[in-house]
Amino acid sequence: MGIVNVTPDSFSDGGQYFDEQRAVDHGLELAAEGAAILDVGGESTRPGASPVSVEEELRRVLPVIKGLRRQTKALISVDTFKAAVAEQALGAGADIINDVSSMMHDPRMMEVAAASSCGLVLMHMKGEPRTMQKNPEYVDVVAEVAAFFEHRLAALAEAGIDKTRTVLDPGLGFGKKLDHNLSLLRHLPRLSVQNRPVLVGISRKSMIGAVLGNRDMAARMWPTVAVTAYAREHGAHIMRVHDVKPNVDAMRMAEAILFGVA
Ligand code: 8Y7
Repeated sequence: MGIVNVTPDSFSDGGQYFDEQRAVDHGLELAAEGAAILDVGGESTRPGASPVSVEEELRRVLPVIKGLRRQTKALISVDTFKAAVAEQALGAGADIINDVSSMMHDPRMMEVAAASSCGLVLMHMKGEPRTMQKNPEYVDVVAEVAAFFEHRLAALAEAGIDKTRTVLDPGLGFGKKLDHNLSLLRHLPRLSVQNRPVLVGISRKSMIGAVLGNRDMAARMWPTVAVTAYAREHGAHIMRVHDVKPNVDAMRMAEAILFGVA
């Protein structure tokens, strides 16, 4: 899963069209590098990021989803926790809703999902993006995240949404300290509850800086690739990354060791 951020570029003066075109071109490049899914997001969910209105988020993501849909067969996911954005994104050709709140932030999100046959990423987050990194605590983080997945799958079943539409994501960095993130990675197979595929999002995240000593963002690419190989070996199926090519190579090598080459 390649990350396509659609946020205004403060260094460009080309206006809205330029930002859109840049995002579409970037997505096409990631698809050419081997991304099976393009994750299009118009609102940052990083700790402390400022909120964006539904109208502004739609203005950012819809043209990019439409542009990508015209030009690639890659699956398109929309990174949003707003039902109205998810609904319109599906109408514009998106295949998957990647909602970091696991469809709990917007009460209408379950209806939107139930009315569609789209794929769904269920990500674990403790607390809210604004405050989630303020001293998160768990007794047993792996058991708690696994129990959360069980609860969400039950809630979806209740709403008539089949579990085969879902993938599960521990939400690294979303209300987790370093040792929580590491425990979740150490026990990936336990997170595959009801045998659902697991998605890992660690690309360039601060936990890498926390282990290796804070270095710049570019220095977080190869450590991300190392985790991708590890996570693939331990059963994760989807990696959400900025740098597609080296991460696809790592997945293919791990898969060659695990399963042989065709
Ligand atoms: C994740 C994510 C982000 C993740 C899923 C960042 C939108 C923060 N992280 N979605 N989104 N999983 N499913 O650093 O780990 O990319 S935003």
